[in-house]
Amino acid sequence: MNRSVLASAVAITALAAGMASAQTLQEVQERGVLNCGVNTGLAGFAAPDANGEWEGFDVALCRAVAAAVLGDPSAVEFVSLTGKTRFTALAGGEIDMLSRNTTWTFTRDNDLKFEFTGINYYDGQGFLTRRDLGVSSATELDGATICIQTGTTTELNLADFFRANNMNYDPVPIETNAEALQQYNAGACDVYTTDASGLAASRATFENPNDHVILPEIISKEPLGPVVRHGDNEWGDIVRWTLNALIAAEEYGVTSANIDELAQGTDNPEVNRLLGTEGNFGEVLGLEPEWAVNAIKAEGNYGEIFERYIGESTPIGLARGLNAQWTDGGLMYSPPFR
Ligand SMILES: N[C@@H](CCC(=O)N[C@@H](CS)C(=O)NCC(=O)O)C(=O)O
Repeated sequence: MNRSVLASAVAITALAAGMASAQTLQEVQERGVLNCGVNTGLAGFAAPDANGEWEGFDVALCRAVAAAVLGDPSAVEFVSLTGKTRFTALAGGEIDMLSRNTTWTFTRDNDLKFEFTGINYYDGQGFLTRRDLGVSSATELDGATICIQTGTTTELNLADFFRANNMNYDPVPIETNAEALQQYNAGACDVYTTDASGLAASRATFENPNDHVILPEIISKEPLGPVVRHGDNEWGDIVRWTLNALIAAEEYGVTSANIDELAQGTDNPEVNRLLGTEGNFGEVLGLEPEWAVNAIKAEGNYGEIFERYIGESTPIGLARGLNAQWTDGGLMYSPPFR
């Protein structure tokens, strides 16, 4: 399906969902479950664990929103979606929010009529290839066979990069990360290209990760974040401020270990407003006073979630880099709880 056909399919479904979409909070509360769209399986970001329970960096955000809205981080129905199906599922009301390595772009925001409620991971597109091919730069990939996920920004950036560098490539279109890895490992493509975080996550699952290299070039900006439908600002605000609460909690030193104590009241008014002992921020959002306490208790603050699922001590081994707090030279920056 080309982009304009996809855009009109999404627009028609969005119209059909119509006014009903302005009631997401009420629907979630009545249902007692948050329908959260995630990917079909990407280690560290969203994948079922040994017991079939979904876990990961993107899953943790679904759980935080469920905890903020319903007081229960386990009240989530995870809907696994491919690069293509994620937007129709959101527009059609099958999910209440999307938390799936999704890049904030002009087209998705304005043409597909979605609302990005923040950025939970600053990423960029990279290239993975077998070390024995002896390639050390993406500018040496002329004529390469490249596995590429359809319905993604990856597809479009790749075309731009090769055109700008006057090179050709042979695309091998695939629908899911699992399919990409199968094709790549079977030698059907020389190169796999996607978000650099996705490459690190995929390489960590290989038998011999060191037989594969991630090339130095990052060819795009991929600001990844949670997405909701246009037109339901109250719901968008809840998702936006839940993410902000996790980010602010890290900045203020609110952790899973000390939150019960800090939620009794502290000397810091901003922490008190965040945790609901001063002000009425929960009420303003249509939630309980302890909405943010519940969100943070679900899986910890932003930094705890990052370290647990994708950080340097995990097999995925991602450095905080741009995703460090602004106070540590990164871009993670919550607007004030004031
Ligand atoms: N950020 C890009 C790419 C997102 C994407 O689909 N990434 C793949 C490769 S890391 C993924 O998450 N796959 C998981 C799956 O197949 O379900 C976008 O929004 O278009």
